[in-house]
Amino acid sequence: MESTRNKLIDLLAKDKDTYISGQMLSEHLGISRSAVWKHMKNLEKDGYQIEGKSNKGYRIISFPDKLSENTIKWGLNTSWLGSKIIHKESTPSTQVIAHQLAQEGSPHGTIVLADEQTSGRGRLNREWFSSKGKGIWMSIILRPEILPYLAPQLTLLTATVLAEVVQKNTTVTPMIKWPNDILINKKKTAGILTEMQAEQDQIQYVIIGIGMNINQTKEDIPIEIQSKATSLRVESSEKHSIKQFIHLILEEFEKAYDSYLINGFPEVKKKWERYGFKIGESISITTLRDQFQAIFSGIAEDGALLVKQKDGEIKKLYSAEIEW
Ligand code: BT5
Repeated sequence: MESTRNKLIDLLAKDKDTYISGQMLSEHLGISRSAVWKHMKNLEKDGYQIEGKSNKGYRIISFPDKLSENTIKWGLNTSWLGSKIIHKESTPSTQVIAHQLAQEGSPHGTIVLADEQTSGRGRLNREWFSSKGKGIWMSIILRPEILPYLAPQLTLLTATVLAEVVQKNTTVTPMIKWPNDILINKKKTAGILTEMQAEQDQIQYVIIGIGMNINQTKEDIPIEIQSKATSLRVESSEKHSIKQFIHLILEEFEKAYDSYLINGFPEVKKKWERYGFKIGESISITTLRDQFQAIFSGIAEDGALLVKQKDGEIKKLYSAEIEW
């Protein structure tokens, strides 16, 4: 059940320029005016800046940078993405919560976020380090009306969204390493984990997990991945607002997704290839059957890697060990 505090914030957050009188708040919330006043004092303690004017009432001037359902909602400029937000200070994995919520019927566009994950996971159950308050650990529930075999396109779409957000809002240059890594200066700064529940010809839901290192210093990055992982802070020498980055990602994602449903994959492909790491270069490929060198030439409709072999033939690869 929504707490009185959250309802109070919701009321105040509806219109940031309008004052709401203590009387009106007390009537709406069914609490006394002195209880309203106590809530205001507590909000201020938590970093909310509240203005109270005796003849007008209260309004919120700014939210704390700390993540919560309310602080994320405030100023988020999307229409469906983030219509429902679940935030946890600490959780094993936002993917686990998102699966549960999706199975219980949570709507398209629900997001789950955590300050910290204690067993964040990558693909094939690999470990994903998610240190407290240093990055974005987020899962998005989607209910796309596309055929299940096209779901990998959503991973590629998400990668272009992350790359665009980094490109437009920082001084560093992102690259996408097929299929799901965002690199800065050849080191991984974000990863994507797409999981799906589907029947043969219909998707029930897709969960897009996004892990993005934002404010870690070099020392914050676990020793075992230091040679291949980085953060925006390490690469740009700047700290970034995690809340603002979440907003930027959600707003860019909504635009890209809506456009993808109307215009299809070609636009995503074009953007992806603009950021594609080693496109046009020779890469070393090991499959179950052989090992060979080929030119990385782009991505296919179904998310496969396209390589041009020595004889000029284009080959599609779905899973292979690649030495980049
Ligand atoms: C990924 O897997 O890159 C997908 C990561 C998805 C994480 C998000 S966070 C929110 C949601 N909840 C979850 O539990 N997961 C999702 P993969 O391509 O398999 O890469 C995993 C590998 O990246 C590991 O084996 C490490 O080598 C490396 N790695 C682990 N943590 C990292 C980090 N924080 N930054 C960069 N590299 C990391």
